[in-house]
Amino acid sequence: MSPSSDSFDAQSLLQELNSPDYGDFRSGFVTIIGRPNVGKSTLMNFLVGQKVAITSNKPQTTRNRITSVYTESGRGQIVFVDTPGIHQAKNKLGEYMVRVTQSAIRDVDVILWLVEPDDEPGPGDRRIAEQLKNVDIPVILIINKIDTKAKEALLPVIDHYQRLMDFAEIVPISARRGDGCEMLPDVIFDYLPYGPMYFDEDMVTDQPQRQLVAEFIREKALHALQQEVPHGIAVSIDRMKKRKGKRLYDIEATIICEKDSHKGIIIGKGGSMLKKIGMNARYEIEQMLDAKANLSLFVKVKKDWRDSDYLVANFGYRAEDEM
Ligand SMILES: Nc1nc2c(ncn2[C@@H]2O[C@H](COP(=O)(O)OP(=O)(O)OP(=O)(O)O)[C@@H](O)[C@H]2O)c(=O)[nH]1
Ligand SMILES: [Mg+2]
Repeated sequence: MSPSSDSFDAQSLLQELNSPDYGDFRSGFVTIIGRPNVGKSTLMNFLVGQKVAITSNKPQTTRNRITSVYTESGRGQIVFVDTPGIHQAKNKLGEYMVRVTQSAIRDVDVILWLVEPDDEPGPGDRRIAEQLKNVDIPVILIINKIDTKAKEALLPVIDHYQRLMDFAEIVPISARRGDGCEMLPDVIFDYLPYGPMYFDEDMVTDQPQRQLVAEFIREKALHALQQEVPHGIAVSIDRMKKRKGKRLYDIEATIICEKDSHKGIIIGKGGSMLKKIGMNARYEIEQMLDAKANLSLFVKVKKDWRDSDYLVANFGYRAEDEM
């Protein structure tokens, strides 16, 4: 063999090692961003077919980056990253949430930008567009909640957004009803590279059970409480243990709030509010664990915890999520 063909072989071997053959399988990371309350978590839950992120009609429900996995055999795998809504932060927790989202739009393959079908993009949406103009990643604009609008009213919405920036695609959907959502994975796959299966086929989320339990409790508190109370709560799981030989978990959790007056509201008259939150949470926890749950809830005040770096980190909002 001549020296030149030798070096050719080495080169092709190197090339093969650097770009393994994935066949037609595509995979990648897709971040879902948008203003608070536009339906990001609702959409992610719908796409992966399971409740992995809590939702509510109160803005700033999601506080962490939440990863979930959509796998279609032989076709590809999409790793979705749900993020906290982009807003003007008013405390340390808010600053943390905005940093989480900003870091989640780096190093991804596709960005899904969710908006409401408002006639005109608001100042919040314009700011997001400004940020997105500086990233070299395909952005798919998703106009959500189309069930609240007449079909004809969508064209001007699309027109307004198209003037803001260039989109890879524009897709109107209703995440709550699932309208238009079935074809979304296919639209996304077109923008993903050929790649490996990053996670096991049956994996849906990377969140530990304890975190899901805490989030389900926080969701039920968000649903039951009004005004500023729900925004100031965090949930910690103090104990979670399966009883030997039984499909039963003993769970002790604390709802942390910011003021004494809030504590009273969360407990309610004769403990009625806490009981309601506990009952609603228990139902969903039992579905998730596929076991019975013996849930004890406590309430504690940590004054202005959302303004303390230490307490924000202490309640699970940690620096890893900002990486
Ligand atoms: N009518 C209608 N409501 C929707 C739709 N999608 C979501 N919602 C509602 O919008 C509210 C907010 O939904 P979330 O999924 O929590 O919104 P989010 O963007 O994750 O909000 P943050 O986590 O606070 O940023 C909830 O009350 C949802 O039920 C939709 O397609 N149509
Ligand atoms: Mg959310």
